Amino acid sequence: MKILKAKFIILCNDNFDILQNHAIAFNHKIEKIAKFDELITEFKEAQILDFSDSIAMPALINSHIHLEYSSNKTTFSYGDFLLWLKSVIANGAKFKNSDKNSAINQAIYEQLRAGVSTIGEISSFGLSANLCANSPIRTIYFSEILGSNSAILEEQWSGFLKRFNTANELKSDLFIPAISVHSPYSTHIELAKSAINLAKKSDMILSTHFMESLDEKRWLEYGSGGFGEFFKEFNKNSKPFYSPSSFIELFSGVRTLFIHSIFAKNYLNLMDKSLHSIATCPVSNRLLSARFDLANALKNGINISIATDGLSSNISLNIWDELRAAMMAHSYMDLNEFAKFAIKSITSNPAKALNLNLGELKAGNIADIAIFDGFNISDINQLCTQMILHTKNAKSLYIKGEKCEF
Ligand code: MCF
Ligand code: FE
Repeated sequence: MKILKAKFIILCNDNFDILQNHAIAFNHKIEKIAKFDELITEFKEAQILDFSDSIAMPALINSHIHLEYSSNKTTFSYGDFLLWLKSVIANGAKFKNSDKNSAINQAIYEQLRAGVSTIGEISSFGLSANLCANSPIRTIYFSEILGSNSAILEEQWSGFLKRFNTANELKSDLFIPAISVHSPYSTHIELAKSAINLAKKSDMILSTHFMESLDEKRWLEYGSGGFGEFFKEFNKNSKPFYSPSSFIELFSGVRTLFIHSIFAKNYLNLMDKSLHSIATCPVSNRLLSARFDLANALKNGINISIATDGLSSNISLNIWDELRAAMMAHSYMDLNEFAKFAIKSITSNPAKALNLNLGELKAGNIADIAIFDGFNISDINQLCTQMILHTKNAKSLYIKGEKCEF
């Protein structure tokens, strides 16, 4: 048993309570949260972790990242989604074949250093599986399926299955296989249906990039716009595989993270509030498309997480950098209310989205705890705001109750 004393404990519960001068008793799970004196009387043999100047909170969750794109810096074009996509396709072979291991590893340790215990990794090539599984981080490992060319569906499916099966062999309580249907514009309906059935059968979570650009909206709604031009180059008669509604419908009854959803405003009512959530990536959205209407999505009762996306569309994989960017981008929201939401968006919200007993400090939950530098504040309502403004890395991180070295 360990007892961790902290100046502030941000529980990330529904009331968003912040305890002062309390302590947490934990093994692999959280045993009890109370005053230190009470815990030490109850657990006499416990190891004492004295962080009485610091902030303790649930370890963070970065629910959407592409580790395999970690060595990208300046190769992709920004400013328009299709421009970006074309630059990814043009550089695609490079990404698959060259040695990505050290960049992927660095990115994993950058997550841990920032206090992130859990990531939602979208794996396009299967390159990150062993690196994630052999690291201390908890990974929801989304093997990606895509392909719109009906002539090579079987080839696409068998390539996916190979990666998917390899990921399944690595399954553990810190490596949780899942499936990503890349997007409605890139994934043939037969592939999407097979992948969704497989997720249902295997009791796995799904993820999909949805309504990321205005061109995607125009393509799905009218079969026209930039994607119309783009696909015409390959096939004069190409049509979208789905309408926005029929695409969402495919995911009914399955836990799904819809990524971005910038242009999904008219379809939010079709999402299942208990199973469907949105992950928004503010920097990626700025570089490739437009700003997500966060206030409207929150008003509609959708569970929202903030995530970094990959270095394919970001300058930093540090989740605190992302929250600072989000704070500036969503300047129409009250600053301190935004800060509280932002902390939930990297703890309790993604934990609910991913169905994990994490993201909130309470007895019975897995003991994933992050410790950050404390500071003096005159008003407790300022704590989250100041944390977002000043935090870069964690002081210490416990995953399943074990200290993580980073
Ligand atoms: O989330 C961003 C932008 N939207 C879509 N895809 C990606 C992002 N970052 C990396 N990707 C990957 C995606 O997983 O880029 C490829 C896919 O493998 C685009 S489709 C050739
Ligand atoms: Fe993404």
